[in-house]
Amino acid sequence: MTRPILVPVLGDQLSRNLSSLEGLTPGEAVILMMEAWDEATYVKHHKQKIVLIFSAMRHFAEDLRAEGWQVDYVTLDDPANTGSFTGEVARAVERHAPSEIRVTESGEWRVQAAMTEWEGRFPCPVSILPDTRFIASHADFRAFAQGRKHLTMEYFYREMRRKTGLLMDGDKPVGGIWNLDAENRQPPKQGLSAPPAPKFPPDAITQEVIALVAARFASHFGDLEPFGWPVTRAQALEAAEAFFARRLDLFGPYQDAMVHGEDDLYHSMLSTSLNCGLLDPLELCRAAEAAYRSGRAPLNSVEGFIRQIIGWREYVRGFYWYTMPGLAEANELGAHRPLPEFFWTGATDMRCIADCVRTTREDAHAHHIQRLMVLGNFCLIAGVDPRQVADWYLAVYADAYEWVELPNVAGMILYADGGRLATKPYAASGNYINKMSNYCGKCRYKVSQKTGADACPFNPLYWDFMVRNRKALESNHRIGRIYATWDKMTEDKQGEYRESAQAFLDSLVPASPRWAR
Ligand code: FAD
Ligand code: DLZ
Ligand code: SF4
Repeated sequence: MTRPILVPVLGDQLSRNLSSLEGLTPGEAVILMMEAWDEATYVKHHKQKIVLIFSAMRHFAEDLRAEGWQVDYVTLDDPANTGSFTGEVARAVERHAPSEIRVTESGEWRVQAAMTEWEGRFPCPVSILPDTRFIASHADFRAFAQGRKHLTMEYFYREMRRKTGLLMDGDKPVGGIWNLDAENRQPPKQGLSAPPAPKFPPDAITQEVIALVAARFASHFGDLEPFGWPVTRAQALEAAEAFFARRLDLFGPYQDAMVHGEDDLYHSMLSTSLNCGLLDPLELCRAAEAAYRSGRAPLNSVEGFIRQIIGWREYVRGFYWYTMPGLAEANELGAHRPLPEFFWTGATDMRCIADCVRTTREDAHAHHIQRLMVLGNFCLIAGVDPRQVADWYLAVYADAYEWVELPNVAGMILYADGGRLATKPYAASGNYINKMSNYCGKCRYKVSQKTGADACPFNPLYWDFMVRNRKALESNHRIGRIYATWDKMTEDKQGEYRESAQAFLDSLVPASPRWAR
């Protein structure tokens, strides 16, 4: 080989259709893959997340080698490993004297900032290519966002429907309605249980990574085993097939339902594979559409699933790049409470939170409504510091990368961006959780009790939040009218709410520094 093109492929770029690989042949490139200490520890990622990424990277490298590519793979325990992407690219430049470094842009601001310094640092040209695995380019999102005060997802989503042609009849949405969310809010019926997503027993490669993670990341949060996430494209495709065959039909109706101990329900459980590159968003949406067109799944479920992917997923990615770096610092509501320790231990009498933390610890996963309306809602109404909340979500979920985690945390749950993403804070009392789950019946707290030591903490916290943030929220037409209800309460009642909330907040134990980044 004359001087090769060096192609660094990151842990969330495990796709054969990656822009940096396009048009290259095995004879002209060296693919560089790096297990980097800095990446595994800049927040203390869940043990299963590290296993997932290292194992998927190692499998991807094997597949590429089998196709004839030269892969220079740096393992974590290589004594010369510098621990950072830049350090490893520097060493690879010395080894291979490349004619060019060609890389697909990073998903995260932090890494992209490092990449943009490579040009001046290395003695060869550096090309940073757009990540074409997303449907909307950065320019597409800018064009959508410019001139809008609120970046309402719904309008962006319609543009994505038109752009992809998904669920379109000519220029009209199939069925005449763009968004069938109103049909997708069913509470769980008694005994609701779904066919579980497939789990994949660790092969020799994964077992080796499990041993590595046990040895090197013992202090990180989360159960290491049993580990069952897909780590190859073949496994990810099998998981997708299982979802389309057994759970897509009821995905819509039970999207917002929560059942104690039922961790997957009708969710796809595909985000880990999508986000590290094993699955392609469009291929999943086309398969879902085919299920609808052939009568295997109803429109409300299929539209709901497609909206999550070409709507929310694309939207938050565009939003992230449009609002960074400010989004990482945003704290519109001035929330400064430390994250409580029970986010790490699950040791709380709040049965809803304990169950959500349990599934997070066991699986590095919780489904959307658990993340949004239990854990997120709690952080919002208790006034937890957005930086601490963001670090937690980024660390504990196997599908978490800052581009997707941060807009959900700062924008969707905490309103820290001042309402650019969500038009109102998703604040809710215990009523909502009771309606959409079976958590409350066996909880030590009483959901029907509004104040006092036995009251569901979400009840007084809800009002305390509304009152604390009255100045910021009263003029919001979607939520402002709630203050009329507050104003009609007697002063005694108002005092009881505030005192109950304060007593609960005073009882919270801040998270131990051992979890901090
Ligand atoms: P399904 O319910 O089956 O949904 C299908 C797909 O839609 C998901 O795989 C995902 O790719 C996409 N999707 C759905 N909702 C969203 C959303 N709000 N934003 C982006 N994509 C979405 N998702 C992540 O992938 N990574 C994260 O770090 C992440 N952090 C979150 C933090 C908070 C506070 C909240 C409220 C949501 C977060 N989500 C995140 C979105 C959502 O909770 C997960 O995508 C979902 O739970 C993954 O499970 P699933 O694949 O079974 O999803
Ligand atoms: C999340 C993660 C972890 C834990 N480890 C690695 C790694 O060792 N090597 C790697 O290439 N990528 C890793 N990743 C994913 C990166 O953090 C991700 O590519 C960037 O955050 C950009 O989205
Ligand atoms: Fe959660 Fe309140 Fe219900 Fe208990 S009563 S499970 S704390 S919502």
